[in-house]
Amino acid sequence: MSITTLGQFIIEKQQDFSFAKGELSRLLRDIGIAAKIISREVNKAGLTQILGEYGSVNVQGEDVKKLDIIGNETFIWALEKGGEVCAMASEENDDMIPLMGAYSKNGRYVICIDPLDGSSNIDVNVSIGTIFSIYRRISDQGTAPTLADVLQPGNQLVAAGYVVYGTSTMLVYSTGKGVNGFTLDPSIGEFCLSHPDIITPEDGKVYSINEGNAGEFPQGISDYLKWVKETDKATSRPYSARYIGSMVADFHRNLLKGGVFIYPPTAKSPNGKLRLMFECIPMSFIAEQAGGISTTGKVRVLDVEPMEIHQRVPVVMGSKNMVNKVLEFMNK
Ligand code: P6P
Repeated sequence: MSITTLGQFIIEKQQDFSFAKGELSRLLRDIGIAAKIISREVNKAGLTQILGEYGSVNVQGEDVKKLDIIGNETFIWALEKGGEVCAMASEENDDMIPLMGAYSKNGRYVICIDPLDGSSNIDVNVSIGTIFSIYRRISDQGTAPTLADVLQPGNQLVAAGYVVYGTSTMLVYSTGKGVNGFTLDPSIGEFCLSHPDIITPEDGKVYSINEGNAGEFPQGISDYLKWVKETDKATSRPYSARYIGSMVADFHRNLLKGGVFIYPPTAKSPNGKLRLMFECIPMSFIAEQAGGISTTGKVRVLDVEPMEIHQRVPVVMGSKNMVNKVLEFMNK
C-alpha cells in the first residue's frame, strides 16, 4: 500500500519534536477532523437552495447557518473535544475565545484561525479555504488564557497551514521543517500525502492582485504593474494575471506553480485588507518554509509585532525573485 495518511505522517514526523509528547500530533489530527467535516458541508453548499438559505428554517425544521459560522463552530467543537488548545482567535469573533472543553485549561497551544476564508465565493462555486496558525501558550497551564497568548508574532509559530476546498480538498501545513500537502480521499475519509516537500519556484509567470484598486495603489506597485505588462521576451514578459478573490486558492496555485500575491494599501484599506493573524502570518510561514518570501513591503511579515487581533497589513508574498522585483519598484 503506497499511501501515507495524515495520521501516519504526523506520527512518523513526531520524533522531529522532542518537546512534543504527542499533543501537537493530536492537535493536527483534530484540525484534520474539522477540515473533513467542513469539506462535507462545503460540498453540500450548492444544495442550500433545497436545504434552505441562511437564516431560514430548512425542511428538517433546523436553522440554516452560514457556512463560515458552521466552520467556526466546527473548529471550536473539534479543538474543545481534543483538549490540546486553551484558546482560539477567529476571524469570525471580535475577541479571543477561551475554550471550555473538559481539558482545555491545560491545553499547551493556542490557535488563530480563519475558518472559511473567501466565503463570499461559496455561492458561485469558487474554491475557498481554512487558514490556521498554532502557537505555544505563554500563560501557565491550568490558568485562564490571556490575549498575549494569541497575539504572538509569526516568528513564534509552532505550525501553520491551510485547507483548500476546491476541485479536491487539500490540507497543506508546516511545522517548520518544510511544507507537505495532503489530498482528501473521500472514499476512505483520509487526507493522503500527495505533495511531499513542496518547494515554491523561485520565479513564476503569474501575478495576483485586485487591479480594480489600481487607482489607489502606492506608486511603486503601479510602476511594477506597468513593468510586468510590458513585452520583453528576454525577461518573459508579459506575465499572466490570475486573481480569484479567494486568498487560499490564489496562494495555493502560486505556491505550486510560482507567482506573486500582492494586497497593497488602498485608500479604503490603508493597511491593506488582509488580516495579519488569520491570513498573512500563516500563509507567510508556508511561503517561507517552501523557499519563498513574504513582506509587508517594509518588513518580514513574520516579524510584525501584533497589536490587536484583527490588525491588517499589506502583503507581497510568493516566489523569491518575483517578490524582490516588486520590492525593487516599491523601494525606488
Ligand atoms: P478583494 C476574501 O474576502 C479575502 O479575505 C481573501 O480571501 C481574498 O484574497 C481577498 O479578501 C479579496 O479581496 O478586495 O480583492 O475582493
